Amino acid sequence: MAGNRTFTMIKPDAVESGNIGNIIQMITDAGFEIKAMKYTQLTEEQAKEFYAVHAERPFYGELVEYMISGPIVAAILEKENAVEDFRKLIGATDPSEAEEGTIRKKYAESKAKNAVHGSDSDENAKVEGEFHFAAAEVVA
Ligand code: IDP
Ligand code: MG
Repeated sequence: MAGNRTFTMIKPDAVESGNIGNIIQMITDAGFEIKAMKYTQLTEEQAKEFYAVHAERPFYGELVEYMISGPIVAAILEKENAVEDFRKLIGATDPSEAEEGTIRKKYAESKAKNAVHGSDSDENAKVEGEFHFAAAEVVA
């Protein structure tokens, strides 16, 4: 059975461009319920750890610099089939390849500065949610 929670971040470019509200509206309109949310800024150490899976990729340094360049919004979301449905809602990594009506098509600047993060598996959704939120900060 598919898990019912995913983890997201509204990334620094989308915060900077004033789209926090628009993106949260798209998320709740798509039927996701917010279980935890915070406005914060990642430290370099946190960004490196969060994206450790990409440490060997050529864009890792650029990605870490970008993710610590300004505040983000982190959230845990709930919906049936959350991980897959949220990846559909955000669209392809590169906004030029994202479908119409997706968050990245609407609000992402580029493949690097692509407005939102979405977990890619139930396992990572759990790990990433726990990375950002203590159990007591998450609504049951
Ligand atoms: P995803 O966010 O769609 O799952 P991943 O391949 O997991 O995409 O990459 C993680 C993040 O790294 C992307 O969201 C984007 O911010 C950044 N990124 C991915 N590919 C590139 C690239 O080719 N150049 C620069 N940044 C990239
Ligand atoms: Mg990914």
